[in-house]
Amino acid sequence: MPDDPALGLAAGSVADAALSGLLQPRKTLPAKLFYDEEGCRLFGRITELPEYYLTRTERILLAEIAPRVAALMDGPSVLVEYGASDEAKAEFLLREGVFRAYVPIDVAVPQLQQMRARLRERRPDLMVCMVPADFMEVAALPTEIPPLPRLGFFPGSTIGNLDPPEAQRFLRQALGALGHEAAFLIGVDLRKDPAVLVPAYDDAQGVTAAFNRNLLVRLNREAGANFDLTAFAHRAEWNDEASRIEMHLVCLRDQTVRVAGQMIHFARGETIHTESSYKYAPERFAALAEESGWHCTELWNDPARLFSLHLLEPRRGP
Ligand code: AVI
Repeated sequence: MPDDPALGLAAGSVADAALSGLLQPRKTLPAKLFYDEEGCRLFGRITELPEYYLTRTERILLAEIAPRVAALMDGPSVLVEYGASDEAKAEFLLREGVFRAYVPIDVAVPQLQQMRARLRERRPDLMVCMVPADFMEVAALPTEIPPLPRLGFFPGSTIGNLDPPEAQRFLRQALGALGHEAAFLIGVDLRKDPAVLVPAYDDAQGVTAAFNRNLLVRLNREAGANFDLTAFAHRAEWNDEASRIEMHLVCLRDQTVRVAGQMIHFARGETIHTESSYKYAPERFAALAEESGWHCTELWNDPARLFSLHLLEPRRGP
């Protein structure tokens, strides 16, 4: 089987990643498996759904605050974007003219190359230094990046897809990579009424359901699995204690499924937990950042308090 250049995962790793989750007493699949070609296409559609307020609210906020963020950088700087499959959100910052270099970090190599080509055309003076890597694994940045202050940028509330200890590990590692003169702008979805949250992850057109089920399509293709797609239903539920939306695939009948040569039993009603999307009250996210070596200096949200952008700086003192 071919490797998946979009994910940076060899075909065997897809099977390994799937099996290690499906052999747990409470079955899970890693959310990073969502993003094959079809998964990326479906995620693009999700961002345009009426129920999925996150992307459009963040864009409106970014347009508003970009001049202020650029002014705070106080001179020529470098923009480092974590999980940058395109430059659409970075553009709000790049157009302010203070960034001499842009460092997009993403596993999707073809997307990075296309982005660099577009930016060469549109912004010939901008140095684009792509980092083809999983953003969780970047402990240091390339040495050719100019020695200027850095703004880390992690939009989209992707940080919400990490369990809090993983989010802390990410924030600490980013501090090491960005350095003690950096700032970090992070998009964080806010905790809110489940009546708003649940439809954002279970839309009327069924796009999110297709996105969730596409995991099984992928395992059938790349991990030698034989899932019957009609035997699993999409479910999105709010876990109030953990403050997260959980996506599950619910097994509709007792069955045994082959995955990478192993037979796995699924009981009727049992679920595969496929994604968590944590929602943070502003003070909770600020505390998580503090525990990870950062200090929140600015917080912006939209008037309806759907979404927030946090600006962090390295924490000084004890
Ligand atoms: C990528 N991430 C921030 C999305 C989210 O909202 O957690 C992924 C997603 N899952 C279902 N819909 C969107």
